[in-house]
Amino acid sequence: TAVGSYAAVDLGASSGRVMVGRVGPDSLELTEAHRFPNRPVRVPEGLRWDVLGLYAGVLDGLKAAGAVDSVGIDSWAVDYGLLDADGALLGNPVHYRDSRTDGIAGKVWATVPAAELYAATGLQYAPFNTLYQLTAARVSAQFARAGRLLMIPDLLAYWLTGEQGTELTNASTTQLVDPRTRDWAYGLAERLGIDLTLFAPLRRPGDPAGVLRPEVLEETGLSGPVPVTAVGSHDTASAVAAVPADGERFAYICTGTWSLAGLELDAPVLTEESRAANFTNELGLDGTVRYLRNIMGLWLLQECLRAWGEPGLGALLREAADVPALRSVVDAGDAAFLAPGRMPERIADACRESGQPVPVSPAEVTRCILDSLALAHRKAVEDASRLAGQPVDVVHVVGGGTRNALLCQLTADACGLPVVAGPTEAAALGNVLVQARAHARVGDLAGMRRLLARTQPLTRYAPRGGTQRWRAAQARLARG
Ligand code: LFR
Repeated sequence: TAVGSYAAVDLGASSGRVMVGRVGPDSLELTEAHRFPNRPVRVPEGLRWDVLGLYAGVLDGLKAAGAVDSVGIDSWAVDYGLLDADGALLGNPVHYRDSRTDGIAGKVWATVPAAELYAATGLQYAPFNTLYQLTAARVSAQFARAGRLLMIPDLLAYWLTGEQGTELTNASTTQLVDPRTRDWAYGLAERLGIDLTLFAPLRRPGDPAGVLRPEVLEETGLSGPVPVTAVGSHDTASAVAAVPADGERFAYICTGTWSLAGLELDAPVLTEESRAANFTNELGLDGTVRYLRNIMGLWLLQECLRAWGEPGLGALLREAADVPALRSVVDAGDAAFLAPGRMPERIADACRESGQPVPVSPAEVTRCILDSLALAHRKAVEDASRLAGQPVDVVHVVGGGTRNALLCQLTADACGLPVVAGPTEAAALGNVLVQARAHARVGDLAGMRRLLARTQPLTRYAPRGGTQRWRAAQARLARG
């Protein structure tokens, strides 16, 4: 038939889903087969992912999806599972918000200074980069028994197929990959005493990644062979692939638990200035570089909602729209907001410490968060454009945050640029399209994007003026 059908497993920080994409010459439809919660669990050792629960959700999802031409998996980055010599998982993967990496970076920098690390890997400093996690893990009894490390999507693919690999876009978040060669940073790993044979061989988006094992077919009721295809297994790589841009002068913001804001480039920017601005050079599809900054994103709001006992979001956003703009802002790029807990208080503290009015009601706190995110979006787009020397005419917002009209409008206002919002399920769509391309249903990256622009509902937000006020708020933050 002219239409291919692909299952996209897309795991986010708070939920997982299995989506089915149907791709024809001029059509692209996505439906949800199954959605399941992803609930981090705190045990005495720390914060862990329930990866068996996630795998069970994937199996349920594949069963619900029914017959497909291929399966692809993407998830959040940096985290991994360790396997012993028999290939059995050694314990629950550690959550990247776990505190085990507190104070670890200094140890790494004593061997390889931060500037050299950036020049070699192009990765922004984040305490959770796999390199720091590994440095923290190395002293553990578990690590001593480990013979293999698989990133989360690769671990699930291994359980589905029995085959091991390390997908490149996600490998680029380990801080052990050289973004120029798109291969391991061998010299760096050696200096840091990290044995790269822990990792399975690299594979690229579009590469075959095995077929579903007979037991998996039986459990899901599917009939084989069902191939698994490597996609941009880092969810942000899949999401950027699904930005429906038609020119080159665009910035993107992948919104969800995080806001990942930046540009798509042909080559990494490894300058000292770029490091100081905390921009990362992660790898994207077809040799592209995702030059972006991590911004705390809707995590700030999610954590507040949790603290407030999960009030309805709709009413809260309507009230927040009526709160005066830009009364107080916090630095939404600050890693101080990384850990869970007490979020309304932490935001209030940040406002107080920078001499701004302290937001009190949930609507005020919500407004403060959205203004702060829009401001951080503005700064990231502006800085990326300057540091990469690439002008920007339009900002594409994709991911869960596209449902938040206030955030999209404020982002347009802050950037002083038109915002095109959508698709919401960008990561799943990017996942589907890379599979479709591997099976010759769609052309190159530009062709994928044209198909998205033609088929997906997009909402446009024009900037309402007043960029001066955003610039002033930025200056206030810089002084604070
Ligand atoms: C978004 C994301 C970001 C990454 C963070 C942690 O879901 O993948 O790109 O920095 O999660 O893995």
